[in-house]
Amino acid sequence: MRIESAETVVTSPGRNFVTLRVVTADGLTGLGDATLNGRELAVASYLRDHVAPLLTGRDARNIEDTWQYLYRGAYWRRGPVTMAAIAAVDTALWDIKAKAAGMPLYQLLGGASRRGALAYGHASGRDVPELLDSVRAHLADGYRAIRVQTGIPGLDSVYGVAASAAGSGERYDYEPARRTAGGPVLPVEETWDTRAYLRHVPSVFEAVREEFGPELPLLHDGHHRMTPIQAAKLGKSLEPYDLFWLEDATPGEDQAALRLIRQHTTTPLAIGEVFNSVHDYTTLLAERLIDYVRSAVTHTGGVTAMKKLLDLAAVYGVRSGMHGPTDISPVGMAAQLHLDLAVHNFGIQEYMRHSPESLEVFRTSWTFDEGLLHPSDAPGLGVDLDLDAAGRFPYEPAYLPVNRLADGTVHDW
Ligand code: CS2
Ligand code: MG
Repeated sequence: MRIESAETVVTSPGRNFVTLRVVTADGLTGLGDATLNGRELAVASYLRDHVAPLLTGRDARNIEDTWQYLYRGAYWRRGPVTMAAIAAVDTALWDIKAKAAGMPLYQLLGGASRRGALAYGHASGRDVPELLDSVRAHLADGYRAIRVQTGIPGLDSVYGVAASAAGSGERYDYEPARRTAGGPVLPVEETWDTRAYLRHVPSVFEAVREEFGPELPLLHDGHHRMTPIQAAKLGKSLEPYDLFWLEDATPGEDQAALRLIRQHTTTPLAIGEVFNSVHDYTTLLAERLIDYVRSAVTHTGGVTAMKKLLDLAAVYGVRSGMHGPTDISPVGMAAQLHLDLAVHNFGIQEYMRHSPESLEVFRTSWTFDEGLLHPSDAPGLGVDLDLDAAGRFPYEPAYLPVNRLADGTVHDW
């Protein structure tokens, strides 16, 4: 099964996506997501200029060998750009292999371990009333688990709060990558105050629990902004509200910092959406410092690497919580849904709905019903790329915001 071509498609239906499209000599097509929000063209070039020429002529069936060839053969290892490029190749080859077998990818990963994957959506509000409306809207949309983010008194704009009013009927959520109108494209800058945040968040969860009761699984994203002791303080203050998880409580590259948080709180911890290798998790897993693995297939080397990571996590009782914002393309999302269905140590799947324009470009077949996602039984990933539609949305530079403290010091966004 000879690879005939490997084309990189950059398209921007409301937000930027990078997709690898691999075609074999016998006419099978495989897709892989290579989207790295705010640095998309770096991955597109890595694929187009350095990887695609190596793929032509290779046997598409040799997925593990191709993964090792691209990982070890590059000499320079790991990092978000390299691992997103390898992920795209790996995912496309799994798409092809499943299509050749005439079955959905999850069947090649061990078959279904559950009816569907519990999804969570992003409720947000600039204030608590708007947040409560957003939780209601997401429950009405069929979600059975909800992430809760709000504005912070005294701060103009905060990560995770949708620009539009809650309940506006908007079918998709907060889009962090923004384009400054006119002139050179620069990241939007936001101001942050951790102590104001720590004072405010417990009252938000008090209000949500008061309104929706103790059962509803609630999640919260700290988005890398706290020191370990601040994260310990927040985890402890949220214990009465029984969160499903507190995510990215502190920058995760300091794996040992999670020891301190773990000593102070029983609030479950999730981390890893900015990780790109199993090596980023070894201390966290071996010492059981986290409860959920947050990586996305797109950023961690693909289906092959994610399956190995989740199998290692299972040894330590850690479950999956794969990253699923709109900057994971429908191709990357579909690959995750097949893993969600198959692995035993599934936890939850993040599911921000893609925009209507995105779904014009990417024809998906997954279903979302009674709070559960299912990848469908279409052969392969179950996603098609409409090249004509993709061509209607040319790339536009967009950057994730930059965060600063009140004195101007750059902080984690
Ligand atoms: C967030 C992401 O979904 C999440 O948990 O952390 O929305 C993150 O901000 C984006 O993926 C950044 O591109
Ligand atoms: Mg996050």
